[in-house]
Amino acid sequence: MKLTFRWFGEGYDDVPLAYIRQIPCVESVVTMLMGVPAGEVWPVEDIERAHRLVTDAGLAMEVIESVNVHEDIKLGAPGRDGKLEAYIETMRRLAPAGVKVICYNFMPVLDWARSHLNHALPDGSETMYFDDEFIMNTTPEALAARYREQSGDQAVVGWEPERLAYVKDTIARYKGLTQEQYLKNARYFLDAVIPWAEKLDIKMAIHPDDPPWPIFGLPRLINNRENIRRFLELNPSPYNGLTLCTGSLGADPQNDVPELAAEFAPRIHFAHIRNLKYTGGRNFYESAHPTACGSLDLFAIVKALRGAGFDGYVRPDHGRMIWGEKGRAGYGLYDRALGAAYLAGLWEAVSRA
Ligand code: DNO
Repeated sequence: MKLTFRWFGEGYDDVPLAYIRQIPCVESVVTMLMGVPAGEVWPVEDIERAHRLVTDAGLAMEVIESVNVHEDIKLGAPGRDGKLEAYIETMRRLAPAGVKVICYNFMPVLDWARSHLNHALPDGSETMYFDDEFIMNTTPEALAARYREQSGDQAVVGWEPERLAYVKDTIARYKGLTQEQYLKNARYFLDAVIPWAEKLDIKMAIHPDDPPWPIFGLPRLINNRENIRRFLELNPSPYNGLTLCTGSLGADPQNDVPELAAEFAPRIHFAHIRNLKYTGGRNFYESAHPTACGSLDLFAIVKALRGAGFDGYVRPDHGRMIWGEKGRAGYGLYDRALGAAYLAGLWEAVSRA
């Protein structure tokens, strides 16, 4: 396992690289160019600058999360070929910087969703909460306004203003898109990108849908075993792989995450390992990482990965806000660092048993 830590890049992250360097066993960061909208080519100078900052701090930059996919590609709209060329050009520019894995998602319009960013837990920490009824009865615009209020205007990743500017129109464009067509659009993307991934030796790792059921009437692609299988079969190259996000898939108790880890291990290039606690219905909060704190069996997940020969990149995922920290929802330093130390411990335990 190669333990990594997400860092949003210069000017976008309050956590100094020097602090990340001090987390036991973390040797690299997962980063991106936050300022470049989907569909545009990443500037070489900015890639090089990010690489220099990271390596000067004694860390490696081998995983990018995310190179976002433009809606025209997901929708199979006429502009998609140009957007695909831009995507591939970005890949060509990332390869010489030593990038080995690109995490991306094919979620329509929006990235993940929660109803609460700062839900208070009995121990005084704050965490993100998903209240299904609330989400089912709200709109993306109302949710974005709520995030602004709850985060004190801190940017929420995946809910960038440029996405929201056209959210209503984009959602409308998805009306009538069948599951079959959506899969075809995914295949078109893979057919264009995977040959380049092979040439450049960059593994593509699609992120599951979060939550793994439809919201805002939008389709789902990567939300259970059958759909993951179908997606991976669209292009059988090992470069067409998966990010195993335990919290995204695990939000649906029907998904047996250790089983998914074991089955898909050869195609898992990156793992986001975190826990969550079911609170009834489809509601849950994001708990601290250890098994004892949530509903997922993190020991079983790590054991399954290791047992199936996984040796890829792993990162702790969303953390709670603890010890008075204020920061980007899910991405403070302290609780994620505890998560990293816990994952390093689990890995040692399953490796030496
Ligand atoms: C949220 C993240 C997602 C993830 C993207 C990957 O915290 O896990 O925003 O980065 O879906 O493309």
